[in-house]
Amino acid sequence: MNLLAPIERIGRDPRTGGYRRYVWNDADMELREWFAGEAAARGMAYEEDGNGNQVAWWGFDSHARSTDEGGSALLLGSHLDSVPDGGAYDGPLGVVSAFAAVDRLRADDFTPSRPIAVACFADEEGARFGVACAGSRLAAGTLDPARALALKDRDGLTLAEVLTARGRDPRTLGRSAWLDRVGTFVELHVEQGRSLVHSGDAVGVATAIWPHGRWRLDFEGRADHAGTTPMPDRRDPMPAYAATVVAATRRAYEEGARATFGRVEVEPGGANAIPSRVTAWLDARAADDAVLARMLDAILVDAREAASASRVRVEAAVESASPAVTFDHDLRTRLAAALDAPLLPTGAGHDAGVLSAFVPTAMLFVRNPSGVSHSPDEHADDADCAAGVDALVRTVLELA
Ligand code: HGY
Ligand code: MN
Ligand code: MN
Repeated sequence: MNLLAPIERIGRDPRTGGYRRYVWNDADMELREWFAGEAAARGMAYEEDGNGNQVAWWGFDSHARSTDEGGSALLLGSHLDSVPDGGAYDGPLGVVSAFAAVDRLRADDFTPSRPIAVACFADEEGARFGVACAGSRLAAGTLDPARALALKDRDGLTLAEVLTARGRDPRTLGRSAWLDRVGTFVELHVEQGRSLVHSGDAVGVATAIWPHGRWRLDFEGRADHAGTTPMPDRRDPMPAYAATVVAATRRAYEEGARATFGRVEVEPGGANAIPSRVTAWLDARAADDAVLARMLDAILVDAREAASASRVRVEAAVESASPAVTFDHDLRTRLAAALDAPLLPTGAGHDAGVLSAFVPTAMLFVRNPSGVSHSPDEHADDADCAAGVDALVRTVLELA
């Protein structure tokens, strides 16, 4: 908690109490400085890669570029950015717990048998540019740098423009050499559900991440007067959008899946004008890839039918897609045994999901009493946060 305190005010909206930490905004820049300062205070070698991911090394000089230690490091950490009005724990808990674990191990004069790194991945939530886990995807080479540079934020600024304004070189976006030095990744995260409340455990180990993604739906109609345009003469995109939300909700119930429209933009946005356009973002998730694909197909058919009934056009574009992830079987079994912790799946996405395609990866979850996340109400008790640090310490003892 002492480590979370210095960043408590950064990016917090005083009105809502939620965090607005979006990649490369002022809060994110302050958090970057904080992370670099924590690395320096511990004498850890620090680097920021071309994608804005930050890494602090214990037992490895990042500038030595030694090949001897290729693929041997144990990586810990998470992210510091947030969703709009996010909570204090989603992301930051994993970063501060990693530093706390390093402190504990060093205080005990522990010498790791392999390098330990603490990472803060850039833009995990994708709140500004729309693509979730952009930093880890770029580092791993699964997001095309040219596509990323052209992504626009709500003000129409491209990532390339934003990087340049922050003194970064857009040409350095892409695969990160430091990842080649990583052999295992363990991300600690606040639980975004109540499995641990039900099982009565402070800490759990992840088995899998549900496949999920974000789709942008553009409903294009014709602006007109709200009072003088008879209903049959309208080409109003709003009813088509509304029908799509209702249909998606029904499909998600039927499939035992999830469908959420958390962001919608209406143009021109006048109370007494029929909108010309409604743009909405569908976040959809399911227990397996086939169910997700089936549900999405059905929702898009519903959207087209609703659009045609309102005589408007609809176009759908995928903004980010993450297939199902199953975490490394041996690693998760070993950690669950070492920590005497239960195994549980999650419907939330993580950088650990991206890295799991390249290195054995595991996740530790810390109990969240209400299960609420992506909200200022997100919480973890101090004692459980301490148990999380204990678990990370034991993880390092087990693996390094
Ligand atoms: O959206 C997610 O699943 C995650 O919390 N980034
Ligand atoms: Mn999140
Ligand atoms: Mn997170």
